[in-house]
Amino acid sequence: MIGNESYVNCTIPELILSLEKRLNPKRFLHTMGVAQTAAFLAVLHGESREKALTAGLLHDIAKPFSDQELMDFCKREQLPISEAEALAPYLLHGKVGARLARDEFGVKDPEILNAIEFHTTGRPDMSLLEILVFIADYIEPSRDRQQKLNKRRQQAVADPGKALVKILKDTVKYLGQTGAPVDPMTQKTLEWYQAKAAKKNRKE
Ligand code: DGI
Ligand code: FE
Ligand code: FE
Repeated sequence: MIGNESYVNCTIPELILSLEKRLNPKRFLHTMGVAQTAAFLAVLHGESREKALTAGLLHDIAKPFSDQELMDFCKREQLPISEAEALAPYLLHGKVGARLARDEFGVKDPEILNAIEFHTTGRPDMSLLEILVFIADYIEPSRDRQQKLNKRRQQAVADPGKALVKILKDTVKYLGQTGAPVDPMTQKTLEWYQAKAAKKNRKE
């Protein structure tokens, strides 16, 4: 096992083996990249490396589910489906992933579960762990389509709060360009962190 603490009901190598079976090769590589990047950022910014690693490994565990499977899962488990999620059911893979992490992999830590649940939209007032997993999802080494990746990677190391605002802004802009509906949670998160940044700038 890596580290001293385990937040899952198996060893980390066992978890990785089961991810390799469940995810397609590209998603598996992405998942390893997020886990590695989240753990690296956690060490740099004083978060738990094991928690970041675990959340990174499990964040896209529900990605293989089809839209219909995600909707059915939520109904069966009585997980709420927002209007935005009904329009774009892939948004549910965070919420469903958190439930799978809890029920299949024995994750009890609420911060890890939140980092998995909110890794796509973010949410106002995230914990540092949630922020680092959110950023890691965007900048991990196998990502290549996102805008300004080098700059975002640099910011993730130097100033994760800044990286977060920029990533949220670019995501909302990208969604606007593609015509995809913006989840009110994504919009709310952007506004909350922009207001926080403005407050900080006024103080300086
Ligand atoms: O699961 P991943 O591909 O690793 O990454 P993700 O969970 O961040 O999902 C990425 C996609 O989600 C990307 O195409 C942008 C999209 N997304 C993020 N916020 C929203 C959104 N899509 C919609 N429709 N609405 C959002 O608010
Ligand atoms: Fe995802
Ligand atoms: Fe991801």
